[in-house]
Amino acid sequence: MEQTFLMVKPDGIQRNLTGEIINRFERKGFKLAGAKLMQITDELAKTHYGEHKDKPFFGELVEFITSGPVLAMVFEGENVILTARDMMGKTNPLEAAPGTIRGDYGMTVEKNIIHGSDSPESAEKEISLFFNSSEILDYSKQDREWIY
Ligand code: IDP
Repeated sequence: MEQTFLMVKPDGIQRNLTGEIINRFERKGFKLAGAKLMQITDELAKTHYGEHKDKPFFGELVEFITSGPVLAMVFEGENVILTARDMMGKTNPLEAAPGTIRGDYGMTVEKNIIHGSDSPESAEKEISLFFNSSEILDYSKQDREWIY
């Protein structure tokens, strides 16, 4: 089953949106396969956001993502990568549709609450960057036959 990497950013934690965010993905039908509250190091932030290293906002992005705890998560399910991106909404919350996480709770692109992998390649890379294989749990849930 497909897996994606999702992360509640420091603003989401500070604004008490953690439970709400987990709730949305769980209620959709996705299964939580891994989760940990963590303080991202400067090195991890720079690797994670490596594709943006030449952008003018890179410094601020690294500073922000390391400014407080984040909740790193692996969610699993049919087409979870693209569906989770749709549920997050556009990068700029002002352009994100109502009903999406960023559309409902965000105001600025710098503080847009959540990160989610945008492709199978980035999901694989990001999951292995944030989690050891022993931290991703393979277990069955009884709701599966009611979801699929
Ligand atoms: P994504 O998070 O929707 O995948 P990306 O383009 O990969 O968006 O950008 C990564 C993060 O960098 C965004 O979530 C946002 O917080 C930040 N970011 C993107 N564009 C800008 C910008 O123009 N100014 C400041 N921060 C930005």
